Amino acid sequence: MTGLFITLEGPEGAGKSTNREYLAERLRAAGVEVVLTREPGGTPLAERIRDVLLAPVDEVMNPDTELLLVFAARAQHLAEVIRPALARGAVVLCDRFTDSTYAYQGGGRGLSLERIATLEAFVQGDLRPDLTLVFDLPIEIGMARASARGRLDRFELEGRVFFDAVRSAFLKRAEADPARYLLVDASQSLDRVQQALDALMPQLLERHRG
Ligand code: T5A
Repeated sequence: MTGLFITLEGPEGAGKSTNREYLAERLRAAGVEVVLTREPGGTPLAERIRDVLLAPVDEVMNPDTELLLVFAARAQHLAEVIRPALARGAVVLCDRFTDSTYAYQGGGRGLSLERIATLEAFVQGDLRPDLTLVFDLPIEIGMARASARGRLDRFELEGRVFFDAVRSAFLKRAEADPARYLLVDASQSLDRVQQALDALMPQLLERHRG
């Protein structure tokens, strides 16, 4: 058994959390230990950093502050949850990870990708997800799904230009490395999306068995 690190990525309201639960159920039914987690967050301290990142406040957050907070939360999450789980052979299903940093802080905020890569190497060393599912859909569909939940967080208050840049950044990363990324058409019905995930199960179990 080897640990398997799977991340779920994509714009707001793409169905990452819903499908993370679905995949976890399927993997557990096959007898696999699954650790479900999310970013920013995943530990009590990292969840406190998440609150700082997501709460709308009057003071504009400097983009560098945002970037450093995201990686501060990630350092804690890796040390306390992700690395220990992978070391004992679990499958880690993580709702967002560093691809979101490239998409939101890189694409959305326009921060240098080199600077993000430097922090990625500092915080993660060589650790990268084994598989990244990118749930892709038109921005207006995702925002309509996310808005139906009620109050918007600090990122969800951004405008169309920001989210177009976020979506493009995800697509560009997925296209550049088809061995690691799998693009999922998240505009389809939930049933169709979950059929696509079902089709992935044999491969996941095989990779987990090592
Ligand atoms: N962030 C994060 C950064 O800026 N940098 C970083 O490095 C990281 C890690 C986190 C925010 O932080 C930013 C990005 C984010 O803005 P979040 O709450 O984790 O915020 O992320 P959101 O994308 O905002 O989470 P959402 O809950 O909005 O989106 P999900 O998880 O993609 O969607 P989900 O599963 O909750 O579904 C939303 C609704 O749609 C329905 C569901 O039932 C639910 O009601 N739905 C569907 N309906 C129809 N058809 C389908 N196929 C559906 N799939 C789901």
